[in-house]
Amino acid sequence: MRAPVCAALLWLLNDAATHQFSEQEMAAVRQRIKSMFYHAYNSYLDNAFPYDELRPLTCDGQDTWGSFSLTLIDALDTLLVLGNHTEFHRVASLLQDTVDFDIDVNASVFETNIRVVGGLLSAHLLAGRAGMELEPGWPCSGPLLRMAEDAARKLLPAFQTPTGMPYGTVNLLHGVSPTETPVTCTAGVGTFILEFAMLSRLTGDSTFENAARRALRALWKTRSDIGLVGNHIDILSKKWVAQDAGIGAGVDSYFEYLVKGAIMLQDEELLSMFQAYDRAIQNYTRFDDWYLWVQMHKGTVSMPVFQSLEAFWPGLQSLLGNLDSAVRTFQNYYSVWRQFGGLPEFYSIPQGYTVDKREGYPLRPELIESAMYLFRATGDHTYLQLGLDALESIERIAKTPCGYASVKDLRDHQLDNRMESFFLAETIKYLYLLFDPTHFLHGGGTEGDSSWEEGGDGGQCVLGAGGFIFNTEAHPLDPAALYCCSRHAQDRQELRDILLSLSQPSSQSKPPPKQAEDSPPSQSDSIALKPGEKKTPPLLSCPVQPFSARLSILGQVFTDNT
Ligand code: DMJ
Repeated sequence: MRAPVCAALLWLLNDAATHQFSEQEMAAVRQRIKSMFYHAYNSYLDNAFPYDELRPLTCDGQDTWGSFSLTLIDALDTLLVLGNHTEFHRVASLLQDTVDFDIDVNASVFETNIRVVGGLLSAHLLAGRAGMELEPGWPCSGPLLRMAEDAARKLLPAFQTPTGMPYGTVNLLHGVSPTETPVTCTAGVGTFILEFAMLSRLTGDSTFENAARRALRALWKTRSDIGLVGNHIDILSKKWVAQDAGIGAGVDSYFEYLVKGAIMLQDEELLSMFQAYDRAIQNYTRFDDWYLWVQMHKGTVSMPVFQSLEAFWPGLQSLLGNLDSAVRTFQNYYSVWRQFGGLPEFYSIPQGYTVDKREGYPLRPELIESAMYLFRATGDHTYLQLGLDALESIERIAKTPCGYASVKDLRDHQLDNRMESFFLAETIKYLYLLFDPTHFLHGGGTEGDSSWEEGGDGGQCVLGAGGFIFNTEAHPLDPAALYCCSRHAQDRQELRDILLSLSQPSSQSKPPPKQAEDSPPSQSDSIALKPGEKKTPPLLSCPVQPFSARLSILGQVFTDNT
């Protein structure tokens, strides 16, 4: 293979001459990133809102993943990241007034979760820092939390399957269509634990976390004898329909959520699942620090391609402490970026060129995301150079009078009439955070705006002091919030037990039956607040943030030899 050798040489040459960015230069780049954001954001508001997305060539809007002003929900926490509290407040209220999830729309369970539920949850958790007026008991209650819960509840019917693995699409009003295909991609089964666990812990309704865990465990049981999973599975028969195993499209965020779920929830089960997969991935799919696609049962190469979605992997490796490997893989991917001024969707590794019909770059964030983690871990300014390259190439190739357009073909810079919401949610956010190493979202608590906040009843719950976990749509979640409302859940359970015992004659009162391992979770056991309901302040205050929540500081959590 030619490409890896070239990549290593280029990297060495480049490394010798790496430009060191001064604070002044970084501040100037941050301003350019802000201008990029507002060019796209204002154009969305002026020309596309309330549609889901801006069409940057025709300068109008379209619904894509639902009909819920997706770009605005997805961009909400980026406003705070850029320091625009006023607009954050305005949009948070606007969304409460205008978005309705009670609609007859078929929506992707995966996309709605990562973009809508994730975006609202993150904004809810950051609302205090944005200076919004908070309900008593926040973060265990609040309007954005209720919206997130509302959206997530619409997804639950998809999980009511004999295996617990969800359908890929659900109608937000009517549930799963009887004609819905039972074939779901792997990421579509295993990318819920961050949002659903956070939601459960904040609302006290365990239904969400149970559904996500049940799906994860079911998926785990379907791995092949050599420890790999394929790309698409029939969630009813548990048969693998597409048997290509790799780390890119259709699978990517499943692995991401095992790692981030393990970190956020301090969950060894998730970590050991990932470690077992990682052994198989390293064994069968890794060649010269590239990751290929192989047949999940035999381990034979089925597609020697790199996909742009795979570029999240070095960042994930850095979270696990596998820095050497992360850096080498990043070098390979960055060499592709330099060849084309962007990452083509597919890149043939043996040919060192794009793959037919997959030459586009829809302004994805993954390489920039990895650069952010690797800069944080190494301090190497090469990652800033990638950031600047990315900024300049997006400005040069994708900017239109009305926003930024997906690049249809990186060879001739033809554009598509689409600006995906992840451009504002992820690409720009990671770019900004790359150039702002003391931003509070990096955690650490020693530099920059590292102040923490009090939350929960009695103000005894410490938030924002121990680092954040980004969901796969770059929505930051504060692990400390998981511990704020546990007391509420206990209160609710006690209240429920009292009410139950009062409503039943003593001879009939017995504990509720334990849910069978494979039976669908109930949707009706929530006593969380509904919109408009008033909350009585509970008697007990929540515990302070445990030390373990601080483990996510700086992103480097586990070391090579753990
Ligand atoms: C985003 O919606 C998420 O990052 C997802 O995990 C993968 N695809 C896009 C960005 O490329």
